[in-house]
Amino acid sequence: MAQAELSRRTALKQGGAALVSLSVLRLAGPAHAFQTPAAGEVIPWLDQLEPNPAPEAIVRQLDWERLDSWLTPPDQFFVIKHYNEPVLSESDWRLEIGGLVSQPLTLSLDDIRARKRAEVTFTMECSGNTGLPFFNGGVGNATWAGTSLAPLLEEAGVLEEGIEVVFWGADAGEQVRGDVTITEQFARGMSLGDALAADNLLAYEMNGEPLPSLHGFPLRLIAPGWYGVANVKWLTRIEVRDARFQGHFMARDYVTIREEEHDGEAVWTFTSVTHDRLKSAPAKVTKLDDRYSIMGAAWGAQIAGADVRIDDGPWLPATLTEGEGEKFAWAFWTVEWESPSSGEHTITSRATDEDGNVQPAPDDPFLASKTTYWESNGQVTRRVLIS
Ligand SMILES: Nc1nc2c(c(=O)[nH]1)N[C@H]1C(S)=C(S)[C@@H](COP(=O)(O)O)O[C@H]1N2
Ligand SMILES: [Mo]
Repeated sequence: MAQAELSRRTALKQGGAALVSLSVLRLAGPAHAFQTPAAGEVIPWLDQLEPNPAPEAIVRQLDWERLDSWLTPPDQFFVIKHYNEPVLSESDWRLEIGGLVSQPLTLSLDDIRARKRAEVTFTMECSGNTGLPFFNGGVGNATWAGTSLAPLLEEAGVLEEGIEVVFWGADAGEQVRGDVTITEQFARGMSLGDALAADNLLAYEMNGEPLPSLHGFPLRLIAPGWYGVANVKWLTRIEVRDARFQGHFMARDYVTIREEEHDGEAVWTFTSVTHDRLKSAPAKVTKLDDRYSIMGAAWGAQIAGADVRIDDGPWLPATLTEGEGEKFAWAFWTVEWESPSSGEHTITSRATDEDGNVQPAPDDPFLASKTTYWESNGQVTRRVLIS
């Protein structure tokens, strides 16, 4: 930190007007606004992703080797799109809030923008991220702005029987159910209690710009602390119901299947993907002059620290450089790599949260009992060649 402070001051003295105003912005911002100390030449990972078999679904992934900003620019933010990309015009678009409410609402984007503004910086991860050999960049961090969901639900007046809130997108695709083929909208449900959580937003901005089309223009749900799938894009309808919602992305896809043991007998559990899990990944190895460093990110809970292991060596404590103390956003970390020997090395990271939980190893019994790739929050190992 002292080093960063020093170089920033030097930059302030030396810089022209543009640099000064940038630095002033940084000074005025929260502590996470420091420049990431990952300058230097990037040593590419030896392990690269397998070809993406579903480019229409995984449209974009974060490129870890290019990671250099704590807030992910929208054009580098991963995109998951299970159906079509609906092109919605702001003038025709409306949000309906209905179902078991005493006062159904129909709102234009202007109506929503006129409400009290709220913001949250939230690192969103697809629950499939790192569960598949072609997918490791399904995570990104943005400041989302919009209006709080809870006051709107209160205004609509949820009736006594209401226990579930369903969020519908404008996109739809074919699903087969036995003999029937239907065109099903993308939708996810949450218990009323979960939906009323104070941090949930109906978001119309991402990093200070209107939500880009691929990220759900004009409005999406932002449910901080939940896996990506809960954050419904292209939102058109919110409906309160009297039963749990069992749509495709609740009950068929994004379902974790696990073998548990009860009194010596195997019991299979099926759980819909919900809250984030503690996770981290090495982002890149850089070389500046003769000094090597490793930087990465940790997310999925309030981060207290991260450690890095090189080959089979001891866990080395990393320094958090940005995002410390954030409730929903990732923390960036770095470790100096003192005089690596030439040859191939493995680099593994693990995150620790504020409650002392540690990110599990991939062979942790709880993770190993899972037969599906969702919620794979095991430690990530990358390979690098030092020449
Ligand atoms: N309407 C709609 N919302 C959606 C999806 C979708 O396909 N349609 N994909 C979900 C999934 S699985 C993820 S991981 C996140 C990805 O959000 P992003 O594309 O803005 O990164 O959006 C979620 N919301
Ligand atoms: Mo996802």
